[in-house]
Amino acid sequence: MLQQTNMKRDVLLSNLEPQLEELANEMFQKKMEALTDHEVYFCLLELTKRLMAVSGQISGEKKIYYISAEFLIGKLMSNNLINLGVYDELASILKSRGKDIAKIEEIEPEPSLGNGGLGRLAACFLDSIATLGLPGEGIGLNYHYGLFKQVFKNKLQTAEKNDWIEERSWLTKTDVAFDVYFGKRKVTSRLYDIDVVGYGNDVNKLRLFDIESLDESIVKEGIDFDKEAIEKNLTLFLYPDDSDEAGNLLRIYQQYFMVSNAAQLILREMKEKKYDLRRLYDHAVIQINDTHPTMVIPELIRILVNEKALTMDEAIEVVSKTCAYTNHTILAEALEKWPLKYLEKVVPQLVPIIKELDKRVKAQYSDPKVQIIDADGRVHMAHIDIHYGFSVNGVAAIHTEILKDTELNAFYKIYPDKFNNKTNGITFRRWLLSCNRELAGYLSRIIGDGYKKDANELEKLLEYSDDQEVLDKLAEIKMNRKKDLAVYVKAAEGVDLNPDSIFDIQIKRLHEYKRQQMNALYIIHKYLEIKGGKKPSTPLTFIFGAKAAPAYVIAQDIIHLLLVLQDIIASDPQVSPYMTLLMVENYNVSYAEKLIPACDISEQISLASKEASGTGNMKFMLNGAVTIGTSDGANVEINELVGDENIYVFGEKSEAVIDHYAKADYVSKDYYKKSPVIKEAVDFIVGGEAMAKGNKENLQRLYNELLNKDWFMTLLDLEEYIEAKDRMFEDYQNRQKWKKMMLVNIAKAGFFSSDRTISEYNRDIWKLK
Ligand code: B1N
Repeated sequence: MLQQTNMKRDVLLSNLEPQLEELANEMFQKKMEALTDHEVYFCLLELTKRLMAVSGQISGEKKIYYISAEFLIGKLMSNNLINLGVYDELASILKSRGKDIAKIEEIEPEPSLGNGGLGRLAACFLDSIATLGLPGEGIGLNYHYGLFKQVFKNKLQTAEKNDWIEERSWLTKTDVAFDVYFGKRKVTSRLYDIDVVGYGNDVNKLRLFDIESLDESIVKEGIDFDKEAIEKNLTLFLYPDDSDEAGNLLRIYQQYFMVSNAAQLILREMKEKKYDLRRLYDHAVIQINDTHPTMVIPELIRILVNEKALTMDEAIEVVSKTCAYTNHTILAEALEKWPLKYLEKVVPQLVPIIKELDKRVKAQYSDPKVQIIDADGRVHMAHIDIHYGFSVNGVAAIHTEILKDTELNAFYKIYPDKFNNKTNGITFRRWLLSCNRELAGYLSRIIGDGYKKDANELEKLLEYSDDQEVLDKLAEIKMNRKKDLAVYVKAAEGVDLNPDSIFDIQIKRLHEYKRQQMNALYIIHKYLEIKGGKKPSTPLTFIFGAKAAPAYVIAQDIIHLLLVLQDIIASDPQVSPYMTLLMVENYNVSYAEKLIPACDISEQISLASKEASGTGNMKFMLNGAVTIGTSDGANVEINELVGDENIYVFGEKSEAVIDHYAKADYVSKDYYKKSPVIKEAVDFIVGGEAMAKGNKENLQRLYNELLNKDWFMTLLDLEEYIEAKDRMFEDYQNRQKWKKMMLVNIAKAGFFSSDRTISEYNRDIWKLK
């Protein structure tokens, strides 16, 4: 069988050109030359799917099921072609027919099946699981419109649907369909698969469930729809608005739909393979990606007891040995606590199980902090995972320590052995080989191809830290990416970027803890300095990309401020030659792939203790950007790897920040009063220039927030931030020093390969062969 597969594969691989010609004829009755770019894309899609279909499906005695509400997979074509090893050949075949593969890549729609880092991490993990040849599947939902598409109108964010599923796509409809019950109400699911090919041709699957009765026509203006029509709306959007009760209920409906399907899929496979359900954990390990899939625990217990005749004790034991939980945040508002009455409404069948799980906890531990159902009748989802799973991991060293010492300390005392750290990683296939082919190729030339399989081999680059040719070449490649970006941005946004300026980039979800507003205050400060006659030695380009949750008011205000500042700077002839601000529209994975290789300065400026890990920080480093950052998340580990000389660290440490919260002694107004620099920058937000170009309501609200609340302590670190950033811009003038910093950052990035992360998950948690 395997041999047959290999033969088919070899035949396909050695006949790419006639295959493509045949597809062009079969699908469009045309010669390849005559195809439109969109038709070429469809042919490539079909060819890639065929190639994956004849590549080796990974199998084994035990499988990892990575359940996640988000898989931010990005465009798939070039990555799949790279992993299959046929990208270059196809590019040249296309070229011979007058087609440009780069243009064809632009045609592919980007699925937006995730919010940000958590979803992108899941996608990187799938790539690494397949690359390491581990049997594994992602299980999630097939959102038709995913996360909204961001459109700016009148300097404000508006939301539109992202209609990414075309008549041909990566999705393959299967004949798998399950009944899912919300109490007595039955709906039917349908499974769609996407092949995930690793670097080296092994194939796993991403399994996305859809609801059969979905009705796309209920979406009216923007992303508005009837939140209560569950049969019609369940897989329309990635949990849209959770600011009201209907939104919260929809989120619970989605979560249960996801895990009910996951449980049925897993148990069906156990049955097919005639495995003993009492030894489920020998054949399946379930990684619960944040608390969104937590209900899989009571759901599996319910099925094992009600339908498979296990006792409650047996079922609890089997499930607890199968499930492992990853925590991605300590932000209180992100830790899910569902009112029991919501669960009673959506999934009454789970309530007795959850109560039983809670009862057992209460019988053993009196500490209210570790109970599942609290005194207000809210179900703490993470507590289910910790008591009834065998592993709890954080996503960066400092994050795991904070979980153990503070947030989850009561649990750590009970279960010290369950806690472990798995520092996040990124797939180098997408974040180097695909998005920066020139850099990847150059690295191969000097240190060989080995780093593609063993990322630690990037360290070989250190031998060249005094080699002028290598240093110059790295700088030249950076300049090439900056020029590419400038061309793209001109077409996409109509904005001119100067590639000779310093590209300083902050791209990530908009959240006060990430402190885009602190960056904005720096930019105001610089603007005023330049107006005062103090010009920077090299022009500066500040780029932002960020979507804000539609119901997050202050985040909308921060986007507004950035767009107002962009306009103020661009229309000021005194300042615009020295400085540009660009807020890109609809920042997404594809945009990241263009921005990251072009970046000089990577902004990682969260309030210490708040960013669990960050993964953009790793992508920037790998592409030769230098980080300015706080001692937060994976920045701490970047700092350890590159040394203090190759990173700009500033700001209060996490211990001090945690202490401020404990004592409630941070008063933003004190910082404002004390520092004329801070006062001047903050006042600018409601000054004449800003008010003339922006909305009073948004700007005044943001100003009040910064002055009277500032929960994420923007002003705490502002002065140190200004100092560090000015020093960085000064150091950029010393080109030799800067190029060496670039080299060290690239050389030390190997640790952040998701292949390393996944090997650790497998070694410590999954234990697959
Ligand atoms: O997960 C990433 C980390 O690198 C980031 O630091 C972290 O902020 C991110 C509720 C989340 N944590 N929590 C979420 C996403 C959606 C949602 O509805 C929480 N995302 C993160 C990967 O570990």
